[in-house]
Amino acid sequence: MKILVINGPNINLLGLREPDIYGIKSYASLLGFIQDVAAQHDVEVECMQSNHEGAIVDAIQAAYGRFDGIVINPAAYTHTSIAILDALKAVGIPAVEVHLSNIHERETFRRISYVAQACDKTFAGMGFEGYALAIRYLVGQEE
Ligand code: CA2
Repeated sequence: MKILVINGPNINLLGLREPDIYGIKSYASLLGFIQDVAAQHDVEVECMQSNHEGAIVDAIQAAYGRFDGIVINPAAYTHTSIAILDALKAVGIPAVEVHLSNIHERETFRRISYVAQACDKTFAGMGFEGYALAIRYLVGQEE
């Protein structure tokens, strides 16, 4: 099984600011965590991060026929991007949405997720563990 993990804008800054919201660990440590989880489940995982909406749309389109699942934290684009929603719908690859923080307990503008409409499941407010739960969810769907 092959899973594409997509992280959106500013996730590469993890650990540098707002540790009370996003934790103290770096983006590099998130990548290590994800690869450890993937190895435990004998899954191949590719990770990408972009600050650009179009690059995320391109990555989703390119995943068609290459990946069996997508784990996506679209970051701020969660709350704005119909383009990412449409791309996820278009490829039809099983997708799970992840947020490090609990978007439902923050500012009201974070409560709306467009991408959720194209995702089978959302894990929010669980930090890195949300990515593990998302990978396990996709593995469970395939079995
Ligand atoms: O909780 C999440 O994972 C979010 O997707 C993170 C986004 C935010 O816009 C979403 O509402 C919820 C922001 C990611 C910004 O990450 C930073 C990391 C370090 C320093 C500053 C920002």
